[in-house]
Amino acid sequence: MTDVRTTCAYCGVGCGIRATVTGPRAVTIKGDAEHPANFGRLCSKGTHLGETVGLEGRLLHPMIGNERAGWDEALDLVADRMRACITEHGPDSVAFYVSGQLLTEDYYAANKLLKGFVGTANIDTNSRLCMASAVAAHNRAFGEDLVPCSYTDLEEADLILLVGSNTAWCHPVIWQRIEAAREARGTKIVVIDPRRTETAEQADLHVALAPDGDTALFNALLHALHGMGLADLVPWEGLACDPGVPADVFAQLVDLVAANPRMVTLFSMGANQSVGGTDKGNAILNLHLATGRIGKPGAGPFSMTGQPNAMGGREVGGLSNTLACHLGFSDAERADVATFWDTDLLCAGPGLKAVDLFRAVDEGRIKFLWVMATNPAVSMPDAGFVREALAKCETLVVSDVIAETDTARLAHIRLPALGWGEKDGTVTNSERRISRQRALFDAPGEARADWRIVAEVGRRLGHADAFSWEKPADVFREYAAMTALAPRHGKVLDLSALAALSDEDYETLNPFQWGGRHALPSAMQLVPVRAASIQVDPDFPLRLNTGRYRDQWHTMTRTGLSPKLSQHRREPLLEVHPDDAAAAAIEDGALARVVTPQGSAVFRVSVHSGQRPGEVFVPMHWTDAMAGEGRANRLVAPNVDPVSGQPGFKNGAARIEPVPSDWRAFLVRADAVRPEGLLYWTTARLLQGWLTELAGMGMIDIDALLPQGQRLEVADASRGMRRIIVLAEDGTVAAALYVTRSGTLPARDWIAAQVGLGEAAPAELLAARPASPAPDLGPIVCVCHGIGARTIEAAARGGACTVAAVGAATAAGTNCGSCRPAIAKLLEALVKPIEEKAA
Ligand SMILES: Nc1nc2c(c(=O)[nH]1)N[C@H]1C(S)=C(S)[C@@H](COP(=O)(O)OP(=O)(O)OC[C@H]3O[C@@H](n4cnc5c(=O)[nH]c(N)nc54)[C@H](O)[C@@H]3O)O[C@H]1N2
Ligand SMILES: Nc1nc2c(c(=O)[nH]1)N[C@H]1C(S)=C(S)[C@@H](COP(=O)(O)OP(=O)(O)OC[C@H]3O[C@@H](n4cnc5c(=O)[nH]c(N)nc54)[C@H](O)[C@@H]3O)O[C@H]1N2
Ligand code: SF4
Ligand SMILES: [Mo]
Repeated sequence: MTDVRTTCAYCGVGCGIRATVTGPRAVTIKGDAEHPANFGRLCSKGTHLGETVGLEGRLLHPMIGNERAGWDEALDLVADRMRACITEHGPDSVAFYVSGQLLTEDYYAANKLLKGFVGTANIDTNSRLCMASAVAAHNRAFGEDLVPCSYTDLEEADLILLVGSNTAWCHPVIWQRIEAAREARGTKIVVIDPRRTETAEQADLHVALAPDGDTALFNALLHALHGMGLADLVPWEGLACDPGVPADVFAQLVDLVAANPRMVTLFSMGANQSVGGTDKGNAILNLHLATGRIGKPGAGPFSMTGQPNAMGGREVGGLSNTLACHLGFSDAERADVATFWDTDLLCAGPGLKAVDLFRAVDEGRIKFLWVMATNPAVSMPDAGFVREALAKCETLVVSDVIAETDTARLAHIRLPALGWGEKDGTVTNSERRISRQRALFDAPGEARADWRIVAEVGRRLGHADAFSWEKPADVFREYAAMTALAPRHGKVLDLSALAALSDEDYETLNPFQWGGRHALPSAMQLVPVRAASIQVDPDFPLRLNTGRYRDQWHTMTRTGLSPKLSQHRREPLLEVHPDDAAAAAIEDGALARVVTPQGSAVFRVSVHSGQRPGEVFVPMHWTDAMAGEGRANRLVAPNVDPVSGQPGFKNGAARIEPVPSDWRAFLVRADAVRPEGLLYWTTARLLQGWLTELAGMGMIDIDALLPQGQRLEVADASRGMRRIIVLAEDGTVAAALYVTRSGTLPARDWIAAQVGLGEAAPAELLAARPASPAPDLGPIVCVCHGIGARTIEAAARGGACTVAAVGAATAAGTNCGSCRPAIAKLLEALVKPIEEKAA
């Protein structure tokens, strides 16, 4: 057993992990008590990383079409196709689309190859969909993409504004640090989000603003503070505006902000993913600059990064509108970079941003596209269009860890990459802290590190010297040395002290932060911004918002394999306010179609008073591999912010309509199915096998759903009920299908636990319950300990009326803590009626 210190695979908090390898592909995970990002804490996703390191679904060999190929053959082909494109159509016919899930070393290699040696800046990254507006706002205010805060500021602030951030779900360890600070010092928390999220439930004040109301709100706030003598600035036209929220809510916000100069504004996708995202960022920065709330303990505007290495990618220059190391495309900057890389092929100016890049693929201007560590067929706006563009591309190369992502299915050449637990290198988190990810396992199959794959192609294109690295430490040292160029052009980024790290120093590198606790430029400026208004289309009267679930990661290629994480939400839900549901004649639990000018998708409905009237929400995660028609990005328009090019994922035009079905069913089965021609299906991982929810018109095609084997069936024609069990040859349960036309379907959990097992008697399964039923746990709340809502409610009735007391009584919430906001919400729902009775 070896104990390895590494960093979590998922979000930009960048938690340190102590991993103990217990077998060939087995690992136990603990938070690293010494890592300054998390001091031992982990959320549900980090905690369950061990469930995602198996080899299920992995791409293990290079593939040309559907044929296995050798590495030399595949890499020769990649290089030949690239060279042919460059010669025949020029460097701009080649593009890379990369990812904040690459390591810094991978990112550096890809950026150097394309910008330095192919001679085009057509390399963009999924950070365009994520951080581009924050980057642009920083550049406008600071002249550099600098985040002037550290996590400790959250602990020293008296007031924290969370803008467009569902922190409790998406940056759960930051949320836990905020919660701990609140307990210790009474920090006030304001959540600014149109939805009442689990984060908003826990806030002192929830400002449920209209979609994209942020610039107006922050302008009005700054104007109010100016009126109180608290802000130093020359007001501009548009600053004095309607805050767009009820007067009493605005007054409370102004009071809190006026009273608490130690204030951090943490902002995330509700700010960035907007056609006015850069202005929102600057509206937030303006407030901090004009009130002097920046560069001091407990004060500053804090953009949270999404992916584990979104920040590292920004540093190396992976966006198409930066060159490298925070540098741009001026003659002086280009000259320095060309000298450092020793190239005369350096690109001339900025390249295409993601949305335009895929347009260029569609129009045939880009003929060679290499996608690394991202799944644009799912995650890009107007993903239907993106898929068609990818399918048309002359050469599509995909480097991934998974064989059959929605994007990889369209590739001509698939290259197997090392994944988390196998790769080795560095990542930078939201507070500019660089940590090592370290390998736990040997490379599976023929998988290789992303940087190595890129370097092999660089060599084949005739640049052996520029791509001669042998190990990640070589790449890192070169990158660190290159950052010495940044200060020459007035930038703060500078890692050049690390350019002389020995291999051993690199192996043992401890987490360190660049730029100091408050990275600040020498000059900062306010950027006057004005709120824009949106046009409402009468055919699409609702606003469509999209975002994340607590226990799923993006396109589910990894978290979708974890049975525990899959319990939190087994289906993608369309959240609708009760008034809108009533107006559209849609009921809770029924199916509904969301229609937009881009396309349509079908979801199960959750009628939810936490939605504002007129707005609906769907999760971004489900793909063609996991659902029939549940892909959010079929719906999202490719409208972008004019400065940053970031798409507005959170405020689209839509309408909803009911989807009547003749029958509903669920299927548990040892292997995954992808049924065709149904109104609706979604599938979720179980401990053994998969649980698929289904609905359709006409007759159900039983044979298409069930595997071979001995069938046992009960039916009740009056309600259109059918229950079919399929036994494998060894007598274990291979599948179970429950169908109804007008009744209800039985509870899933017990049935789902019987797949692959021999213990359950077929009679019990046909009755859909065990002969001696275990107590109903209710929906699982604590995924770590498998504790359901019923158990927690029972504990509360027994006197456990705080989250801590519930933990002591049931263990719920005592491992990773991600479910603590959900427990608090359950308690609140129980305690309120008791208090009301007493009053
Ligand atoms: N569980 C989980 N965690 C993750 C990820 C994941 O996939 N799953 N992904 C990681 C990544 S890459 C990212 S970028 C982060 C994202 O982290 P977050 O930004 O916290 O996540 P989202 O759910 O995309 O959006 C946040 C909130 O913005 C709100 N919002 C929508 N429109 C507006 C608006 O106009 N104004 C305001 N103020 N708010 C608005 C939405 O209602 C939503 O609740 O999460 C990271 N962490
Ligand atoms: N509607 C809507 N859409 C959104 C968003 C939203 O809020 N709403 N958010 C956007 C945001 S913020 C983001 S960041 C994107 C995320 O969108 P994507 O980047 O497309 O999502 P992932 O599922 O994380 O894709 C990562 C891919 O890389 C693979 N992979 C993992 N590790 C490695 C590795 O080391 N090497 C290689 N080569 N491959 C690897 C995984 O298997 C997976 O296929 O989605 C964006 N899309
Ligand atoms: S908060 Fe959770 S997902 Fe994010 S880095 Fe920490 S453990 Fe990983
Ligand atoms: Mo992101």
